[in-house]
Amino acid sequence: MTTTASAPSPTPSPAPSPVTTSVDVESSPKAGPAAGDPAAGDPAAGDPASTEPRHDWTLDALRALHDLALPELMFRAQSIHRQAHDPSKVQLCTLLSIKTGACPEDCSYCPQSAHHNADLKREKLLDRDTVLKAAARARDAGSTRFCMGAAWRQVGDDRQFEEVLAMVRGVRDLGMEACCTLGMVTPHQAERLAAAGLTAYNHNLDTGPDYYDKVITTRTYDDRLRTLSNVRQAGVTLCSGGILGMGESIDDRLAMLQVLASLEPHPESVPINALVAVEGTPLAQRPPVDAFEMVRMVATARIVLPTSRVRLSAGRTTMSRETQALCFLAGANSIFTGDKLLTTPNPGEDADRQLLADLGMQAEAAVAAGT
Ligand code: SAM
Ligand code: DTB
Ligand code: SF4
Repeated sequence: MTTTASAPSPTPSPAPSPVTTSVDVESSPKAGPAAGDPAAGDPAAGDPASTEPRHDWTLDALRALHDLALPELMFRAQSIHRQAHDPSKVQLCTLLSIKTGACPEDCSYCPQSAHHNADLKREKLLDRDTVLKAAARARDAGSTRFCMGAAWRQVGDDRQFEEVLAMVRGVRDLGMEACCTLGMVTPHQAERLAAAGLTAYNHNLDTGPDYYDKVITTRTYDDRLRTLSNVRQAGVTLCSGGILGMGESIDDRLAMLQVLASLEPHPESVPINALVAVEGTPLAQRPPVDAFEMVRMVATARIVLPTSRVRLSAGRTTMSRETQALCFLAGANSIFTGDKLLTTPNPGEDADRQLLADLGMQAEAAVAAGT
């Protein structure tokens, strides 16, 4: 079994050019916050270009960072990004909905909830062969991670879970990283997923703690944190992020980042989704997320979660190529590829290949076919 992209590669890159900024990270790399620095007044603040993970961000410090002049915010995000990652590389992940619709949860963004009326074809758990064929296709198109999503509230202890474990083993045998998003998991279920070779478990916080119950009422923020803890304890890496554009404030978004940054260690992957407003869901009429708000969120995530992969996730079909490029410049280094996310459209492999080529960027090392 071979995985070629299990961790961010800390490729040394040329140092940022010594332009003068309000905090000159070049000439005083170990200096504390200078006057005018957003981290000033935050007792835990240190070198603003440090990639040392911090778990004690205050909301005020996050807000000051987020609201910096965009060139300054981008400079800081890039300074951190190139220390911890190769800025020319993007991880390609492919999603598959292995069980679709009829979900008992009431997540107001989600077309798969049984509480809403989205035009969706329900599907029972797919068979293993279908899933593994899709994974092999994704691998051959350059994806290194295959993510299987199920419209479940939680994992059951039944034959279906055994089947998912077999799918995880099958994806690993293809030489790919395997990710699952199956709802809540118990410690024992997380251990079984780990034993099957699962690379990552996706479970999003979705938004900040104060806005959460405006979006979902059928499970709590603490339920989500418990699942994340169960997954971490089992030794599976964490993929956790959220959604922009559900009516939340900037502070709600930053509060979510604050909770993610409080986790020790930080989640290895942080998906930043822009809401896909689906007809038949309560959020169908939400306007699209402003491009600069997306870029600011990605840059802030890059700064506070320096070694995590920041994934530009749902919502790319309504983003221009230029907006996506700005997100890469802000530190996004992972995308979902393929024509479909779980149930909604995605730009597709050709468009992504062209985008990366035009930007002179590369997909992270593909897995060799046949391994
Ligand atoms: N049922 C499982 C759960 O909720 O944990 C796994 C699947 S669920 C579809 C995975 C994530 O997709 C959600 O937590 C949410 O962040 C994201 N998502 C769902 N619908 C979305 C939409 N319309 N726009 C953007 N993101 C969405
Ligand atoms: C994540 O944060 N985004 C992905 C993945 N994790 C599972 C899902 C996006 C779903 C978008 C709506 C859909 O296609 O159903
Ligand atoms: Fe169900 Fe997950 Fe959709 Fe919520 S986000 S309704 S839990 S599939």
